[in-house]
Amino acid sequence: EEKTRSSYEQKLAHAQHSVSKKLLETALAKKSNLIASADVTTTQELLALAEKVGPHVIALKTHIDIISDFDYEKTILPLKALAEKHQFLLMEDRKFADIGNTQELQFTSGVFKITDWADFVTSQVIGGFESLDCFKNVGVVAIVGMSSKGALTTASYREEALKVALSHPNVIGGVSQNQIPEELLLFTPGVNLADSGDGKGQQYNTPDHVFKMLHSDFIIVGRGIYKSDDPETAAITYKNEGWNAYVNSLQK
Ligand code: 5FU
Repeated sequence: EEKTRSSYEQKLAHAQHSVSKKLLETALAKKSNLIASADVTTTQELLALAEKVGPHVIALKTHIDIISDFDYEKTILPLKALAEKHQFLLMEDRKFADIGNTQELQFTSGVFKITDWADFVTSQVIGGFESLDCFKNVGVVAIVGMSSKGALTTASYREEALKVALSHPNVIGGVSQNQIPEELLLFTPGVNLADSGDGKGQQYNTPDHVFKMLHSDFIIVGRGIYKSDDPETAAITYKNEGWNAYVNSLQK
């Protein structure tokens, strides 16, 4: 028998990074382990979604480079205000994958200035340990394994990726479809209650599966929420399903 998973309280007691603490505290306060992925392409849709799902999520995940009318003042300032109002964090899913110097420029410069507003970011670890040094003011979620069919994140790749993730002080967790060591928070995308795939390689699991089998900490839901006719109700459904699945996964 595998051992029971740690609770959020236990993880909070051992958390080192301020962003890990904030995520775990928010999860406990909201009784939510849900991160909504806002894969919409206009500022108006992004802000409307953030307003609706904000109270129910611990973080909103963005792909800020898909916003066609991006404007720092009109996009980021109101988004930050909504994050403050509804108490959620901002996760930019940039999946950095370059040498340290280039990642530093991508993180701090250009129009998006991710360093100025994101609480945490995703990064590949393919560039090695030092490529993550530039993310010192945020938390890093290392891409350990991807959810898409045929992803090249094999068991041996994941093992090496985990060595980098576990040893780097900026890293708070990993994205994976497999269980990872308890010291890291596990963020799992590819969660949907209605579909098993999207016809473009994405593979979906249920909240029950990921909490029980992978000991996930947080679920990331995109189309299950933002494509729904009623995103707020969908967010509440995923929040409750996720929380119940987490509670059930504590009892072995
Ligand atoms: F790292 C990963 C991964 O392995 N799979 C993913 O699906 C990230 N994602 C992101 O989660 C992806 O870029 C989308 O933003 C989101 C999943 O969206 P969906 O609509 O729930 O499939």
